[in-house]
Amino acid sequence: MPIDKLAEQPLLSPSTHFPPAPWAKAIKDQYGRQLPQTIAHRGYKAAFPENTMAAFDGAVKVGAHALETDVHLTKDGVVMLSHDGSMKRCFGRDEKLIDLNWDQIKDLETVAEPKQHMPRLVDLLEYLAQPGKEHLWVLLDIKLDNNADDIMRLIGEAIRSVPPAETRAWKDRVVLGIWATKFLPLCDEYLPEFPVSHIGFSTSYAPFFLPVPNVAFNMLQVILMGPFGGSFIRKAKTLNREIFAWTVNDEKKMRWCIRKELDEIITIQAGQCGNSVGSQFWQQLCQEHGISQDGNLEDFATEGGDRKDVFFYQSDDTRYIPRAILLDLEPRVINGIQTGAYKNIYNPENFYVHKDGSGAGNIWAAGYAMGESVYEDVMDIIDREADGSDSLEGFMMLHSIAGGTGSGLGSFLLERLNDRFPKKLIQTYSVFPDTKNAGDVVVQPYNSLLSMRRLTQNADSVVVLDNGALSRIAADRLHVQEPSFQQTNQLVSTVMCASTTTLRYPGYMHNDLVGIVASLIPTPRCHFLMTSYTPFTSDNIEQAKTVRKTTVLDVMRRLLQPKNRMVSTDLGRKNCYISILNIIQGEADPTDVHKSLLRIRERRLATFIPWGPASIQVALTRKSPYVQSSHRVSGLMLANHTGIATLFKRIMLQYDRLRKRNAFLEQYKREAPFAEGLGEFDEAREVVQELISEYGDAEEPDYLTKEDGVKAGPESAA
Ligand SMILES: Nc1nc2c(ncn2[C@@H]2O[C@H](COP(=O)(O)OP(=O)(O)OP(=O)(O)O)[C@@H](O)[C@H]2O)c(=O)[nH]1
Ligand SMILES: [Mg+2]
Repeated sequence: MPIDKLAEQPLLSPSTHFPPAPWAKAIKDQYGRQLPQTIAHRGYKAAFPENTMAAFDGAVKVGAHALETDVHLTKDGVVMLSHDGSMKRCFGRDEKLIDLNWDQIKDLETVAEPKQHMPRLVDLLEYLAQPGKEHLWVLLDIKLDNNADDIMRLIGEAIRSVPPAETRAWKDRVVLGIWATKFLPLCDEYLPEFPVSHIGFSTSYAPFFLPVPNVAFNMLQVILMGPFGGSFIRKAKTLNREIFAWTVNDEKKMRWCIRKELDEIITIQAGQCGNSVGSQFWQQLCQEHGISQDGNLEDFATEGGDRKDVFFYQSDDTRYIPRAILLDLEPRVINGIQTGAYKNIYNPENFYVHKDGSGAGNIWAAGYAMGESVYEDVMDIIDREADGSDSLEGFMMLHSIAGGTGSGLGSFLLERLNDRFPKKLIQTYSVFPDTKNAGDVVVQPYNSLLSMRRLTQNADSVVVLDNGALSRIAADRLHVQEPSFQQTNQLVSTVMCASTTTLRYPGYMHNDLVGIVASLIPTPRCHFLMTSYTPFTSDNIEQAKTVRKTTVLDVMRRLLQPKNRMVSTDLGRKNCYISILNIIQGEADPTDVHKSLLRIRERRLATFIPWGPASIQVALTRKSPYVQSSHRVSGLMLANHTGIATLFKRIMLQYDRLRKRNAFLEQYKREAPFAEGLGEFDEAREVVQELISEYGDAEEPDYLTKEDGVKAGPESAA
């Protein structure tokens, strides 16, 4: 339903007063920490009848704190509990509830076992009035498809007809959940003393309820996690409003709500690219934290205040050891690390090189198939690392998607990690091949597309780094014509280090991975991030050491310039930002940041999605005191931009060309995933196609409300 249709202004008399509902607050544990509250509720697309007395009783028996149920009217004005307005799904009858009388409904049984009748609101209230059930409360989800006046009047009558429990009045245990403001005066008229909560999925509509004292909010959590969710939560909190977030039993997201301390990250690097990038990353992390090449803290590293434990643990002899796992199917790159300057920092047990040592030969299918045979050994290492951390937040994977190992074995591991650690966050730093110039691997479109499917389905967040853009930036900014991998990897590791500064030098925001992911990724599928960084300096890249005065405004403006993006996109007119997080390091004055943001807005330097307010989030962090830098400030932009889909389109186009000619398929057909045919390719293509469409949808104003979008309209929302 369009927002403007919902937004009829209510006519409230000045004396209207909705009471607060302190009893609906989340319960605290013995240490005063908030626990997630379980409100029994039908799952979205639930195939089975919910809203039956057996379902309610079942939820209560397993410890639900509250019940959520949907109300509808019969033709003769009985308030029924049913999610659907139609009898079809649960009772197999092609009629609408509103066209039937209670007499015609009361004996019907659900299609599914156990056969149940449709309960009335009074049945539920009688159940709740029983001794021993006084602790439970109810949220009534009052759907929009009944006459508003009728349903509110009849709910009032139903509630008054059931004697309450001795110790708790109905007004202290029933919350009226309404979708539209026009219900407010009706709540006031028919159920005066009852608390009210707005149920919704739009932070643009919800603010209409903010002026009404005590109205609480029930919002789809991904929306609250979105870029404009933060400002809505702040506003609501300032006004002392309760906010309930629906998560549909998604534990990662529940954790976001209760913000437990969870922050250790295990890094898995696979294949040549993953390990080369990783070794630079660890070297830079060591330098930033004052850790020497043998893992000991340098004498000068006395400043403290940093969080080394996010990426390192301390061994018995107090050396710092990276939480890193290094995997490859051939020995060359890992041998290089084992003989390099930082060879002693790694845990020797965390290297895994396949004993055949011949690599996956740039064939995704070979890397993926090899996954099965290395699985046990590799999982042993991962499990040991996970068991050894006190509060593991998630995994970071470093790899390229164009070769065989990082892409194929990487894909395999993403799937398995998801199964084995369903509650942990998975972020990848994925190096995409140069899609604009002839690549070094002819089958890279096959490998990329097959990997893209896993990045879409099995990762929570993907930082996309594109070799085409990296070479271009090295050429333009650093004046290196044919940059070596070592040089481009320095760009990559700089980005990785900058994107983790808020974790390593924590402030009050963005100090865990979930927080960063939450602030950038409002809807789960659009989780591919672009980066820009400025200015680049490097000890190895002399030419880049130009001395200029950098101001916060310079940095913020440069971050928005397409030429600084580490992804090559062909931006169209409709492409826009879904969210931006700028991490500004160094001597940045908050008032400069504020001025810069105003300037950027005035000049319209960034276009945002039409379904949310445009806002650039900024995190100010320290710079490492141990690394010299010729710049006062530097900045990293992490951006969720719909234009990233143009990169995916290019990969798909190149894939289609190869596939049309059935080029180079033999080596794939030989491997297990293709033993039964080439279905694996078609499935991957479909996933990528859907992803591209999703980004297209995200450019439209009705993205969140459209029926086949996130599928959360007032009628269809669960
Ligand atoms: N930026 C960057 N890209 C790299 C590096 N090494 C390889 N690549 C790119 O990664 C792709 C090839 O993947 P590799 O990582 O070499 O392959 P692999 O994962 O080791 O797999 P196999 O060698 O086939 O078993 C190509 O697109 C390369 O351009 C690197 O160190 N840095
Ligand atoms: Mg290799």
